[in-house]
Amino acid sequence: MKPDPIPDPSRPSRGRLPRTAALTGAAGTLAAGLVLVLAGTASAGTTLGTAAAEKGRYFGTAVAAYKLSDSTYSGILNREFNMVTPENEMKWDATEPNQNQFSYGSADQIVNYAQSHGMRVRGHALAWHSQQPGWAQNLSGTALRNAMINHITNVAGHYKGKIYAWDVVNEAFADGGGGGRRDSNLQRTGNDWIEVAFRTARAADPGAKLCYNDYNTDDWNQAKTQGVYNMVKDFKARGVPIDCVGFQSHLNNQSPYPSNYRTTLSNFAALGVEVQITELDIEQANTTWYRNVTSDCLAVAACAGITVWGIRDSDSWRSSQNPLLFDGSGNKKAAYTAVLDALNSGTPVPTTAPPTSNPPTSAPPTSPPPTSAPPTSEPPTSPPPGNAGCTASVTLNQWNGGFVANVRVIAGAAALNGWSVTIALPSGASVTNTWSAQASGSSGAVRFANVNYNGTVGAGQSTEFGFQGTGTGPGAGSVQSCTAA
Ligand code: 9MR
Repeated sequence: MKPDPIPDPSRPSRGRLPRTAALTGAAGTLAAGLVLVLAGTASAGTTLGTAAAEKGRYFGTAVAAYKLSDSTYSGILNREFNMVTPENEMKWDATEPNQNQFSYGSADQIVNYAQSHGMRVRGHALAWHSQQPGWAQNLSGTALRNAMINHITNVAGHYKGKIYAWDVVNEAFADGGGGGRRDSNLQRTGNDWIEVAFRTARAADPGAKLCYNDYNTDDWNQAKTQGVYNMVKDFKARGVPIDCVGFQSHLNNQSPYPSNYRTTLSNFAALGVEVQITELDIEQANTTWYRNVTSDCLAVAACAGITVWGIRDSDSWRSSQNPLLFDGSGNKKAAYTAVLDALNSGTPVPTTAPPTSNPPTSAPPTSPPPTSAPPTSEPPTSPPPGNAGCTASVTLNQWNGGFVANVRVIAGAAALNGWSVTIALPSGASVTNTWSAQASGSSGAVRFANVNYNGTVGAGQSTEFGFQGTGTGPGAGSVQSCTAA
């Protein structure tokens, strides 16, 4: 169902933050400043994907499987983008048309395409009131709750290790002034349905970042924005595994670019989640708004990337608004240049304490939830960025008896065509699960080598892998080497 843009004449005046939000935003900015180590920037990127990657970000698009055979479409996709979101192929009606009978053909097509072209995948969407198969629409109560859990377990499990981030729950908040939940069959199974969805997704794919995704949450002063913010804050406080918040950002005259957009992104980031712009399109491709959205993302260290909701205007769900970066013939529009310029003049993401790592909520389902231990990070190993070879840094989420470690591999002055990282685990620690890398050994000095889709890393760019284990995870000084193959 298409979200209706909500004109809100009662919108409060802008420019004044609630006191607590202003303080947490300031604290987040300060913390980010303390760990700022800028990546070396070699040159201006000439495509959206390379320009974003030079700033430690991705640039993505929604993709329709049936269009991949269109050479104009795939030509632009291959040239410009390094993240894809299946536009409809991973939704509940597509992946489970009959209860407990799963259908992954079109979604697999997109995932395979992405992997063979060096692109990552945002999964969209596991639990949503819209685009449910008929059988689910007719369920309620415990039967629906169990069906949702089974759906998430199967779909996230099918794509385990292949998804950068899942939109676990989509559009669960109501429009208008209340800031509360949207009524839906899922909501009527109980207010805890969202956190159950997140815990289920974490258990099914511990390596995927787990996002809440919504629209009309761009304006900090909107009640809906505040409602989502309060939910994320509560989830972080209670250890519900949430890693990221997606801002769809379908902007038009009824839902305009808000001057406090950067404030919104910063305030969410200060809660300890990654922020992502997930479905960007702008009525008539307003160049100022496109430039502002891009600059705002790059100004916030935890803004991991931008996804536009389609490639050409003719691919858009709102094609009459011409809201995308390429015209119907595939030509670059003025908005394309505005975005590219904003990417090239934006701020690189810090290379320590990377905002694209899983925040500390990654406990496996059978272990106690993570406590208050914050992720610890360490400086990259030598050689420092700028030299040939690579560096690596670890972000650790430790809880009593187990850990999840995310490792960022950063190429030096030359591109990598294969890499390996050796990490010394403390005595008694053991690796139980690895994603986006191949591990040799499970205790002591463990060597992690690239897998087929992430061995190639451009100069100054980075990739990530992760592993889960029992015991005490690797801390400061644990990276013994990062080696270019
Ligand atoms: O772009 C999608 C369009 O092809 C579908 O018909 C529509 C059906 O609900 O969903 C569109 O994508 C939506 C996305 O999944 C969630 N946010 C709003 C998007 C635009 O409606």
